[in-house]
Amino acid sequence: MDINLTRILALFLIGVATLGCENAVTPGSNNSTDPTNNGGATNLTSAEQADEGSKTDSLKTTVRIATYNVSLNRQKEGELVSELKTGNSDQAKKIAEVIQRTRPDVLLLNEFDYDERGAGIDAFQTLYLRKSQHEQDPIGYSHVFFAPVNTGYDSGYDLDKNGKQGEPTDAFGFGQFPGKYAMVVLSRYPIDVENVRTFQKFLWNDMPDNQWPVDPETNKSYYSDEVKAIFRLSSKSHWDVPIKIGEKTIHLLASHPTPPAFDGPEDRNGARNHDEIRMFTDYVGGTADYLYDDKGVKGGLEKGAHFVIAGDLNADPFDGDGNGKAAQQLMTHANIQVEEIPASSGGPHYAKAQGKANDSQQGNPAYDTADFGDVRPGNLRVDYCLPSKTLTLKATGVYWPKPGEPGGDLVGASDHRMVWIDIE
Ligand SMILES: [Ca+2]
Ligand SMILES: [Ca+2]
Ligand SMILES: [Ca+2]
Ligand SMILES: [Ca+2]
Repeated sequence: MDINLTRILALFLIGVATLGCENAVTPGSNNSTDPTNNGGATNLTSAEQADEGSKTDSLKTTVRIATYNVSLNRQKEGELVSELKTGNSDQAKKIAEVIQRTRPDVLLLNEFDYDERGAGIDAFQTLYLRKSQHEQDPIGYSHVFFAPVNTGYDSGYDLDKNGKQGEPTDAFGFGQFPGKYAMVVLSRYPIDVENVRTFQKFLWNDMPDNQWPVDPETNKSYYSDEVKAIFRLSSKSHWDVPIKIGEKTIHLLASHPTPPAFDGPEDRNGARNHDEIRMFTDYVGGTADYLYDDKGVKGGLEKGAHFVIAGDLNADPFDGDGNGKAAQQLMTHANIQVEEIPASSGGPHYAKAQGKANDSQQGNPAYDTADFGDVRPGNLRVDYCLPSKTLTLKATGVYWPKPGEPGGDLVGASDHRMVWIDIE
């Protein structure tokens, strides 16, 4: 058995136990509105639960699923935990208020630094989410999943070819320490932990017809054969996290592909971004026989399974440093719903107010999910919650109010905005 995976599961169980314990001894929040006090496993009423037994294709309840790059990453290992434990992090308070105002049932957080014990996410829940921010109802998540990611794990090679080894740019994913820019899944519904699949170690070269970068000057592989033999595809990790909602299972497919920038004419990061997105489109498309997870189990998602592809995918369908092909893999996929696009009122407002690159973009600014530099690349649509066609989409949104609208002062807490969908 893979030692690392065993450790992940063990830590997850510790995490749940710790959260449960803290929940029990921390009555400070308004418990009457804290959904975790309903046992945490489900928020269906008993009538709805009975209805679940009728075996229709719908979920029989509306579930809000969201993705949010919260930018809770710090320069040094342990720094985020220390900051959160003060209970006084201004950024964390604002992030918590956005979550309390939007109230997702299942939430992927990108850029939340990893720590083995889950002390960071524990503190974030206890001291921020479960406390009212500006009169908003507290919210808590009884079910949490986190696991190691590739960021900051040194590859042992000079990946950026600048003559120095052991730099953040030489890690399997860019990062100053192991676990920087990690991910966490929070859920009010039970997570089927035993059937979580992680793809942290899958090697890029094992993907057939990959976009392996080629140096345009020499027409040879940008990376050496030695690097090719150890290069992991996922810059953070790719997770299939099954969430149990009544009798249904929805697979939350979480990832955070590398930005297509910070590279050279070989476009090594653009190529990797494309193939990181391709991993999940293959996974849900019946074309993933080549894939193996960290336990060595092969293949993709079972045909007809419900899924939501979630995360900061660092790819806009029209604009930015990518060539658009990475995102188009999602937009043209037979099993993914893309017709209704989450939008905001703030996106158009800020694109107009900030101008510059935004003025010459192709994409509708109402769909932007990130407030990036005005000169380059401008604001982009890079964060996604894309449901399978098996699910009924009821509503969607991007949390990006205009200045003066309720919660409009919170958006500076991250360069990204929360994207949410309601599904049945
Ligand atoms: Ca280097
Ligand atoms: Ca590039
Ligand atoms: Ca901007
Ligand atoms: Ca834009």
